[in-house]
Amino acid sequence: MSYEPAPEHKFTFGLWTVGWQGGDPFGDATRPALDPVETVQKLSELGAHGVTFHDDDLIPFGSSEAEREGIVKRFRQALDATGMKVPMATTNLFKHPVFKDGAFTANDRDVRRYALRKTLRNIDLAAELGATTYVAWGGREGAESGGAKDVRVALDRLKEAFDLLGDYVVSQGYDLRFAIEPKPNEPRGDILLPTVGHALAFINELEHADRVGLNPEVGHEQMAGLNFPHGIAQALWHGKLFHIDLNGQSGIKYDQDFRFGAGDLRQAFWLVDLLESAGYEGPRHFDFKPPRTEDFDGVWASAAGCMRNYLILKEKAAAFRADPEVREALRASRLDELARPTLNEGETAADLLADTAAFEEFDVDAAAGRGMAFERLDQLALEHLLGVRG
Ligand code: XLS
Ligand code: MN
Ligand code: MN
Repeated sequence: MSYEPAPEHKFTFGLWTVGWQGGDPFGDATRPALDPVETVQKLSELGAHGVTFHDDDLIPFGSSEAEREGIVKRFRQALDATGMKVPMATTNLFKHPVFKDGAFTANDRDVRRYALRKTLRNIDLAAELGATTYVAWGGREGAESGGAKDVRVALDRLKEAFDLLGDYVVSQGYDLRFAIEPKPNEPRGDILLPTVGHALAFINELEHADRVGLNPEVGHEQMAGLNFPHGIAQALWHGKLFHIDLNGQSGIKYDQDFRFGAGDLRQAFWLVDLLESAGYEGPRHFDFKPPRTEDFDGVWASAAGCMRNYLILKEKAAAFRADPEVREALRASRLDELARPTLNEGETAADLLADTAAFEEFDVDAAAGRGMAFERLDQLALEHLLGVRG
């Protein structure tokens, strides 16, 4: 297999990913800025399906109306010329100092109103460019100290914001859904909606809950020590995996944003296995940062590596699922039994209580003694991943 990325694989990249200049809290930028038009062309050559952006990635903060129009026109021409799509867009509500205490949950009411206006403006552009997903990462919605934020009240404000944005999208007739991106911390000490689970529960309280789902990021859940494929499985189970940010992370550290496949490779394998077997149809969006050690050759090598690693893992996962020994091992581990409902059809609690085989005659010790055969199964997976099988 060639592992050659093509538009049908739906690989997308944020303008801010390959465009990251390498500035961090300890050092200045190591690379010059990238022209979004060049990014579109280069990613298209590499086999990507599309690009995504924060408003300010495309249109520098503070641009005049005329500058804005010129930039959008040029960008659109590059999209048309390459066939690249914009499936998602989002708002930068974290860079400008005005957002130092958050955007939709800033204690300052005028900052909240400004944040909503900035978002509505970019939603119009997103819809105009054909995006169907609008990501909301609440990067600065949080606090460093306990008294600074009344979290319950802040959640009221966050709900207010999503309800308003939902009303707007419906009233405009846009085919656009929102995808909340959880993150536990960084840049705030603690961020609201820190994990997939918190965000799922929050969505239930929204007026337009059907229009709001998730954009989980590999590294963000792993920064909280969580199992990313498990979080994704639950998001899928709720019908809420609207989008996904793929990258790499090595454990509970700062947000490393490595290329996809770097970091926790085993979780990457199970993630691809899950996305492919669950029939996830959305974009495979890479939100990574080519390390600041790299020049532009390294940047494009890193972007190409994201896509190639996904395709390699896809092939490995398919080979794992097709391997007769794996199928046998899955049966030995009784995954087929897990798929059977615990109750018989129509069985009630009274029926279960009357079933002496389920309790009175159940041989607890024999059941406790049964091995689950998970180690053999996992070894098979590891060997597929290491390329010594299939
Ligand atoms: C930062 C986030 C950000 C979102 C989009 O950690 O990953 O890049 O994906 O605002
Ligand atoms: Mn990240
Ligand atoms: Mn992200």
